[in-house]
Amino acid sequence: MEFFKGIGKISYEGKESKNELSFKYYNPEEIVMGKPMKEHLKFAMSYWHTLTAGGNDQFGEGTIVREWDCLTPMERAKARVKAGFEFMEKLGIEYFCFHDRDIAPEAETLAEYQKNLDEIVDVIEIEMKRTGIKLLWGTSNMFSHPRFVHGAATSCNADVFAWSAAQVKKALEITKRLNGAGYVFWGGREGYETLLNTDMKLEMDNLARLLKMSKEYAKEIGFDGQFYIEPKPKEPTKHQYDFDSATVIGFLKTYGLDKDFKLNIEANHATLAGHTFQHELRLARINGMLGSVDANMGDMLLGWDTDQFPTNIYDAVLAMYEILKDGGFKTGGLNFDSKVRRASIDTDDLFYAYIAGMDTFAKGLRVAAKLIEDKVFENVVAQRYASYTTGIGKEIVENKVGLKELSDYALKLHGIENRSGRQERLETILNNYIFA
Ligand code: XLS
Ligand code: CA
Ligand code: CA
Repeated sequence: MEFFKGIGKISYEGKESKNELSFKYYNPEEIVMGKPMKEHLKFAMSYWHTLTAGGNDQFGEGTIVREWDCLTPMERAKARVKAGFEFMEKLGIEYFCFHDRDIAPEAETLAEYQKNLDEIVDVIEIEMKRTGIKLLWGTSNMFSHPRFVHGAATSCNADVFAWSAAQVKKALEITKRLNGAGYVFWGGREGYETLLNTDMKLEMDNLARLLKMSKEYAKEIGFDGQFYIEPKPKEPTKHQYDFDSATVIGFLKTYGLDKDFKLNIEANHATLAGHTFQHELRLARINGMLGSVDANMGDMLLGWDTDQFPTNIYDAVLAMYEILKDGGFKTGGLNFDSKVRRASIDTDDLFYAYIAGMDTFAKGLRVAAKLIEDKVFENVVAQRYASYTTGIGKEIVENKVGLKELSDYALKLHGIENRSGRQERLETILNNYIFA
């Protein structure tokens, strides 16, 4: 059965094309910096926002009805698999990501739920073989069900900790079975609402415990996919422990887990934390922890996680700049953790949304590659810090001097001369590369 009738394979037609259902910048096989675009970008479909989202928000129920929605829960789950693979094939997307709960319906008991999962994983496996589409990462949803009211690994209730462990165990097994390149931990409810009832130390220790157990279990079953933590500062909890890149890196180092994890950076979470997307990526990169990306964007005027499709070219350029500077994705990719708006109720809105996101990142890649090839920022930065390559600066970075030597040096200085930071000039150059 065809779910997206009337829409064929979306292909590259170039920027002059008037066909809205075509790519203007994403030309999968075109070589950029020695690699086909599709290998740089590694686009992934998010199962949840694409196949299960109904447009509901805190003020109202769902607005979006899909072809598969009237079926029984298990039939619907199977229809979603088929629809998802048809969608990815039509867009030429080669990866997907899912939560355990996205793919199979919850049940009364854990055993029954796991049986449901196995049945759906069988269908997914067949579709993966048929299409060659791969699993970028799997994850476990430990935030939607009421049992997680106090958190999962950080719950005050040890039974919930045990349930969460069981859920991660099964999700790891499925991810391994589907040959997933990675596994994400997003601590949906791992945080607190008030410190008045919270043992913060125990909660953070327990969060680290679950991560350690997961790593050990992955080793035991021979799953060698990359583990990621996805930072987010707030929502649904008032304070999430995995606040931002800096916090997560510090947390991993405190618990001796920094060699086992990388970061999955989401654009909208960066802005919620009061950072730019580029800032979060840069911090992960310079710490050798840039793993994967959840591509989306927030709304400048709204203070919550709107998960919109990314159409901001500035962010896309600067994100691709960081990714290219990191040598490109290894295990990770660009997962569209983005959903169509509540009022975008037509099925083809999904296509327009993905095309917009894919083209924005494709153009971002093209511009970032050119900036790097021309060493635009590299030359400026090298010049700006040149004082550390000779004389006293060189001695500082080689750790050859202390306060005494530096004081002796400074006492002999006759005034200090600084140079312009040239921000506006650089912003103009960046604009010109984008406009070109
Ligand atoms: C929610 C998160 C979530 C993770 C995976 O804000 O972005 O979707 O990516 O659990
Ligand atoms: Ca995300
Ligand atoms: Ca989000």
